[in-house]
Amino acid sequence: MIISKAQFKKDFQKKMLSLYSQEVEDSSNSEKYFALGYLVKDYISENWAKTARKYEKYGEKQVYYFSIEFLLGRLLGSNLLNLGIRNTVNDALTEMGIDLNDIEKIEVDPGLGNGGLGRLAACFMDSMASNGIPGHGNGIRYKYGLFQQKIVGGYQIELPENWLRDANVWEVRKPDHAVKVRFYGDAWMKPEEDGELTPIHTGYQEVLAVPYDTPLVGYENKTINTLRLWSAEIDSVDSGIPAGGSSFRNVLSYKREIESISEVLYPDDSNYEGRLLRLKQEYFFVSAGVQTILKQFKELGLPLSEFGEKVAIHINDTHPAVAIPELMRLLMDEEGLEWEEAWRITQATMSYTNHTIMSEALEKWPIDMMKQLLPRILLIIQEIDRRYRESFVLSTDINPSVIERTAIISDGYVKMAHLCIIGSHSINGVAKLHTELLKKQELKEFYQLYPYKFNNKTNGITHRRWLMLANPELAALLDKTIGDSWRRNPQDLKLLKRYKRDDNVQSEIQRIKLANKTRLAEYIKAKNGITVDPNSIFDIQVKRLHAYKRQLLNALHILYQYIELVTNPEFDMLPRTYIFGAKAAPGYYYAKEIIKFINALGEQVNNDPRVKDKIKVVFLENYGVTLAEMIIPAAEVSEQISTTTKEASGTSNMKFMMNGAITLATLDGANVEILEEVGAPNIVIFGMSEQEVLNYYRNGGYNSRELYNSDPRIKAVLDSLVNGFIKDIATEGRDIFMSLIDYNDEFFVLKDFDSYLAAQKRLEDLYKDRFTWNKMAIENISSSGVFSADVTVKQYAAGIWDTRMIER
Ligand code: 26Q
Repeated sequence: MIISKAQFKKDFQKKMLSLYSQEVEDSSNSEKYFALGYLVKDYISENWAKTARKYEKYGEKQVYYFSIEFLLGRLLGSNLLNLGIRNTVNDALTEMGIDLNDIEKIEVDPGLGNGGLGRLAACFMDSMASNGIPGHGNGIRYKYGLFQQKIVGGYQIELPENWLRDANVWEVRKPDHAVKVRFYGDAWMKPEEDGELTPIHTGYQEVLAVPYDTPLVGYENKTINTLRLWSAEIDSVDSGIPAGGSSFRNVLSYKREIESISEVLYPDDSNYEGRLLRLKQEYFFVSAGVQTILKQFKELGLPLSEFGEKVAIHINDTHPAVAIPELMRLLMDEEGLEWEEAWRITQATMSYTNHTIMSEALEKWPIDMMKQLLPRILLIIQEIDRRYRESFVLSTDINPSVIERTAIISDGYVKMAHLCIIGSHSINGVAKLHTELLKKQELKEFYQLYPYKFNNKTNGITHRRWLMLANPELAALLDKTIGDSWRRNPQDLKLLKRYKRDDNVQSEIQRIKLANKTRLAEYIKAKNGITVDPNSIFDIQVKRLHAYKRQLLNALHILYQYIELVTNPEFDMLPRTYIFGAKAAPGYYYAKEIIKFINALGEQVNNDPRVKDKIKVVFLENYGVTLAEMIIPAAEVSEQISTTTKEASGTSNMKFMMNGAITLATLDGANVEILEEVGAPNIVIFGMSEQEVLNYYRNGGYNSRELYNSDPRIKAVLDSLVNGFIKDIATEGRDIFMSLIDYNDEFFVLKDFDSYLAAQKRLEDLYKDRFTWNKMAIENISSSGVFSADVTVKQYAAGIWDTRMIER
């Protein structure tokens, strides 16, 4: 949109008056934030309604991205940017003596996700809107987001994230669009006189699902899509009399039970947790979403047979898998379709993304639990399973054990990934390697049955948030050097390649990096009280804490350097600042021990005069989207060191690359494609190959104790964990030692240790030659355009959803 500074100032003053009955001059930063937020929401509103009308008018196919997490990050900055008024507003506010940055800091970062999967959903929302793809989000409006992390005495402490305490300016509550979701009761097929079977569901509890809509603003294209998040509320007291009657006390506890559905985000992003409440959450937002989509479709007046041509529902991991039986239920029980037709429509509508090959994360629900909570849905799943098995009766070339292994229901469980593959027309992995592993390992038998369903869609990140917003100085340098076409067409970042040897561009890149490092150093000083030198190498690993991500490998290398520094007079190294940020799932004991270890190591290294400030170790608490926006632009080394085959894709690797960091990586996930894009001289690769890892997992033969006994560096490092050399980690040091030696080092930390050390040394040598380093940084920035989520969502639109982009 176009607006003058003068008009904006007027609007802002007026908004302040109407909200707080006071002048801007007399307002606090918080009041300024709310006035500005509500004003920006007004600016958005007009095109929000228009976008919906435009989609309707052209009969566009709509995509609904179902995800149990959306990790949006703050919205004021990105909405101003995407509306195209950020500079105007910034200038106008400056003239009024107001710093936009100070106002933006008031916004609470809505943490409605754990990590990669939730952030991917948010990046996709931004990219769909920005590319005119009619794509909307469907999820849960958790009252409490992911816990806030505090570090106390080196340990992680979790505090509730009450992000809605003050108003959320971006959402609109739509009580008139509330729908009812049914839980519990009994379901069966009742035989009629004509021999037909009618589904019956009685004795259910009804929960009211109330939608809150948040606009998703496209980049300078007038498109506003919608993120719809559902909140659970008590319907009316008489529509589900609580057990024990409707006394005041019973009603209160009943209300609490209902509201608990959308109360809190599960903080575990790796281990599947078979809690009833989680299953409730899944069905709750899925049923509300599918009901609404069907209602809206019917308003078009088209025959139901065309549903799949007008609607695509995307299932983000298996958490929304019950969308498949729910659509079947609505088409049959409510709309009267036959099974075959309902099934054809359902498969045409649904598509599914897999995000993990770790078996402990695969969702499966006990049949009994499903029968209790979702009796009608279970009947449908049982029928899908029965027909699936039956479809093989005539095939002679299929082994019965294959049918049993791929069935949806077996061993007393409902396997959600199997439901998704059988019930949809597309399943994709999130990086080339990951998709190949799905095809040849984890889902091999499904791949043989349905090769045409499998495809890859490598993840991406929005370059608007992760470059334009997070690194405005780099963005400005790009504009100046190669023009601003990269903002709309991120692959135009390629144009920067010509400047990789350019003195001026090189020194500008280095200057901007130093400025970003200096800002981060100030933050570290303020938060952790640690002095770090902005001229040291900033080496960063930020992501969820998980054994397979191997923060431990990073920490053991630091410990190695520390031991060398204090014992070996010959040893020399460039000064380095190691920065970590990571939340551990509250119940993940081992991950928490690693946090403690890193903090204890930092405490000791940072204060040991013999280190002479060559090493600083910083653990930044409460890592999340907002912190990432400051940390990533300051990085020089991007640690992407997961055990090969374990990280499906990774996305922080892409964010770092786009900001000119050099990736230190295993050939895992999307690192493989980063290597392909940037070329071997511009990335540092180490570690086991896919084949080596798979061989060990299949045939065994790895013996970590042998490495401990044969490699004196490993011995020295591990011994120092348990001999008191590192203070204050008696328990943690022993447990970590045991995991690496007694339990044979599941993630090959020791196996890769030597190769990692060598890679770290190569990196240091490269850094000594600033010309080479800057050239590498420029190569990385200019090769990062394919990792824009714009590219990814266009591939989804063309290859899976069959949706068009509408003209701007
Ligand atoms: C499931 C059941 C019960 C409770 C929690 C969960 C649950 C919640 C979140 C399981 C998994 C997650 C999140 C997984 C995740 O973030 N995976 C990451 O997805 C990224 C985007 O595709 C990839 O880049 C990462 O490699 C992958 O680890």
